Amino acid sequence: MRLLIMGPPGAGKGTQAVNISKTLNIPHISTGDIFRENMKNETALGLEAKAFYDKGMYVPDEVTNRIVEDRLTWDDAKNGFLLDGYPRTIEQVNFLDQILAQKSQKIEKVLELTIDVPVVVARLLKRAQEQGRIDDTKEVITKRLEVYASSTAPLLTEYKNRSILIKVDGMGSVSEVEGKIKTALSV
Ligand code: B4P
Repeated sequence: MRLLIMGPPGAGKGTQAVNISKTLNIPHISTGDIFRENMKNETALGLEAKAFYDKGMYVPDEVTNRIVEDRLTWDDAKNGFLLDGYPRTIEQVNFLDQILAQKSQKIEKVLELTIDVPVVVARLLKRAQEQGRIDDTKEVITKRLEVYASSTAPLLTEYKNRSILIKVDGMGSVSEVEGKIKTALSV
């Protein structure tokens, strides 16, 4: 299955994607994880991404698109994948459509995790205490939510119009949300 998981920062995309990808036996591809790994190792990509990431801004499309294009050529993604945190802009949607069309493929389902803003802010501030992620300060969280609302939330309409959008309530415990996703995907 070729699947996307979308939702605001802190909705639990990464948390849920780990389990869904295991259940479906497809790779979990998170652009956020790829950036963090590169920042940790201080690669050229990591240094480029950091300037945007730590302000709560999106990394430029040409950088992010290149990474995804390369990652989707790996053997493990031949029969499906779960993309987490990508696409986030209309340019990324169009780019993804193009690279999949070249292989006569398309996205089959898009999971949207819905959640209230105060809940995501609380989750991200808790993660800040536990993990010290540089983009989990109150100021940067506010910026990330604004960027999500203006650049990413409108993409959901595009997938709704394609009749592939599945909304799942992201409130509740990790296992409760996992149960709701499995029901929604019938897996
Ligand atoms: P991401 O890594 O995608 O980060 P996120 O939106 O914060 O995470 P997510 O929704 O996955 O939340 P999580 O499960 O971790 O992006 C970070 C940055 O990378 C972006 O701001 C941008 O700069 C850059 N970037 C990434 N992709 C890009 C793209 N395509 N284009 C441009 N730039 C891009 O959950 C959050 C917390 O909540 C965790 O601590 C978790 O333990 C907790 N949690 C999860 N589910 C819970 C539950 N049910 N109950 C209680 N707590 C829960």
